[in-house]
Amino acid sequence: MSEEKWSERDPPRDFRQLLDDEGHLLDGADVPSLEDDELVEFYRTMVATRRLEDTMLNMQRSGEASLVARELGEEATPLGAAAALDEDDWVFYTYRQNAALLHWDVPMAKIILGTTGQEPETIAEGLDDWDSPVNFSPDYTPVAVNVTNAAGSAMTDRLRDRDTVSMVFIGDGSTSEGSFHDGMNFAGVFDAPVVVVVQNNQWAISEPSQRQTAAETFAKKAEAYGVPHERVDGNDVLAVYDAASEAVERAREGGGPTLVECVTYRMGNHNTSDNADLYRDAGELKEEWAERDPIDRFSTYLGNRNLLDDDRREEIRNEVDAEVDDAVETARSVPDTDPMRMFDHHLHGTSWREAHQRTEFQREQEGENPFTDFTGEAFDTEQWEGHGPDLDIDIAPLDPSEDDVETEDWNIVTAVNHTLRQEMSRDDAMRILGYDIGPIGGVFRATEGLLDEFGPDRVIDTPLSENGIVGTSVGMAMRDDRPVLEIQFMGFSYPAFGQFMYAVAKMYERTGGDIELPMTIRMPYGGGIKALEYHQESTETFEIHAPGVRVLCPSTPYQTKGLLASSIRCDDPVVFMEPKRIYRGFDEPVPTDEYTLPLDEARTVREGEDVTVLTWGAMVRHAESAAEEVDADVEVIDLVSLSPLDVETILASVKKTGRCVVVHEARRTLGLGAELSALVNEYAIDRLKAPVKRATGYDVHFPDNDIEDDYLTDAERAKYAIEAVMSYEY
Ligand SMILES: Cc1ncc(C[n+]2csc(CCOP(=O)(O)OP(=O)(O)O)c2C)c(N)n1
Repeated sequence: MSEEKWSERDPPRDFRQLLDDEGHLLDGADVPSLEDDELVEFYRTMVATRRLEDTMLNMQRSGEASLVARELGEEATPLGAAAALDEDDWVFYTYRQNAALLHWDVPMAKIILGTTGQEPETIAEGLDDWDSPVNFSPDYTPVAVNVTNAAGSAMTDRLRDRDTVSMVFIGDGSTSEGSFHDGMNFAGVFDAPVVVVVQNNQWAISEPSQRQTAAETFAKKAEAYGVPHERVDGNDVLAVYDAASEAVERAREGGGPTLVECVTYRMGNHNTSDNADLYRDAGELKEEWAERDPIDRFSTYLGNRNLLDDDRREEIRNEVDAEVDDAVETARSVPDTDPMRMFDHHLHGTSWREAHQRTEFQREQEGENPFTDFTGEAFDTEQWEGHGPDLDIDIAPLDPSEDDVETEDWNIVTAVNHTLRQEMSRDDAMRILGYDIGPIGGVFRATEGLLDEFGPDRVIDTPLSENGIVGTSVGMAMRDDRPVLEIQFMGFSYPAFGQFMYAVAKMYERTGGDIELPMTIRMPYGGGIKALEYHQESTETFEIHAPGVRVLCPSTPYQTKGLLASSIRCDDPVVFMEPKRIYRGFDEPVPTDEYTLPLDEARTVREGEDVTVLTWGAMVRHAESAAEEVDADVEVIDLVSLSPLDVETILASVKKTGRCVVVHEARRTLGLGAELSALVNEYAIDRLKAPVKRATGYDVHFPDNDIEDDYLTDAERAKYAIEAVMSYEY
């Protein structure tokens, strides 16, 4: 531990300070130019924050609120920093910045409702219309994710020549997270106009600052990213405002990012489920820090300037009391969330899965058994059609066999490349991000030529960080861009899993449908190319398990073009799996004009009466070969959309043939085959003439090159599975 470098008791005080510990202006201090009424308003906002949070604490104690985190003693930091922003700027915040929200006119009732547990749309409907001059992200719970998103938001501003600034708040503990590093790194490399405010309250739940870093200060971390930094007395609202204003101005004028560390102290528990007495002996420290209380200090300063006297203080207290009481009443008037709303705002359009689960849930709510559908057709699922926003893209396929459709022979990589070019020309909001995608056009050359054609602002070679690529793209997508990302190999998507689950999959639902993330994550997947470890993974199970994301996988060049165009145009996040094993496996005629294909329809590759093979991607051709070789009439279904599934097509086929084989490349346990098998068992068991069989990878790590071919699912394994179910007798 690095106690000797950094101590909670007395963090280095070589920081910017305008007021002394009691609130008197320091000699020679330059007071920022704020009107008198603005100064009094600062005081009022801090008083209001404290009063509001006390009330929420009481509501929590009486069971009305679930969890409350307060900024007791830290109010000057979020307030002073956010007050430095201007209209249209963006704030990416967490759970300890209520003063920033109040400063920018977020209704108190909305803040209270953040603790009582209603979902965002219910809250929005329950409150009178309100507007803030600045834009607030959702309040992030997973820590540090917002830093990368804010960096992306700022990158977009810079690339679009907008003079908007993004400000992000993060706690001291959270600066240990990878997303902080990625956000800082990208912000530095791309000169992003973002101000990162480290609200250093010296504790991260039970762990003190010195457990987070061996650096002398948190501000110093910025040096590694080439980002200017400054430490400031976080309990001195004028100093915070002053430092933040400089940082904001630098960002706005093209000077790039700044990290501002605001040194303060968490006077209370981490939140209402914490008991700080268990881990810190804070009595003495609290007294010391209480003497530097930001409200008292500022009150003294305003008193010295004759802007505040006891009468005015009392008046403000009374006004704030009334305001908080009103807000509590308003919050209480907002109804509980309609439980059916848990299904809202995951994907555009209504999938079979969503409609069916809604119906199950509806039955459960009405006291009816939800599990009585044994066919997949027993429930009235049509009632949910058009329930939420549509998947608003024009689906206009072109048939390459038609005489008047001009085609060229392309393989899958060529199809990706042409589609990216086509969509970039079509939509200025689209940007491509990834590693090695610039001058060399990606390790598979899928982006070849695009940098020359569209320039470095639209084809962006990034630092080597999947989490950074995904996290900044989220911020870009929040700000009107339509990013298309390349993750070099699907096996290297693991570092991005945090951003994927916390932001990509969640943003639309988390904001009650307010913020869409139109982003497409291209991932070459699968084995068969004799590569090193982790270059052969098929990780779709993880992505499919995330609600709020589409997972698509083409198997031909024709499909690749139509599906990729649809994915890019759609407003849902899409994981676009590219079967790299057959990237250059074969050519076929692909229409050169624009066309789109449906995102939610499986493709019947081959019709048959005896057995259904469910498969996708690089396995489709193996399934077709197997179908040729067996003595049975095989129907091969290419799933195309792995999430959500085209359940109607799957069930219709299995009910027709009475047999089902799943062929996939990924490991078996909890591979998509498990879900498909469950689906068939749940809704078609009485049509089955044999158990479902899964020809898949084994439950081992992808083996080394020399035995890779033995491991991989191929036509032979698929053939065995088909023969097994064909010869099965009950
Ligand atoms: C990624 C992630 N890991 C763990 C948590 C649980 N958690 C919530 S707050 C917190 C401590 C954060 O401390 P700090 O960044 O110093 O901010 P503070 O709460 O002190 O303002 C932790 C561990 C979380 N929300 N997100």
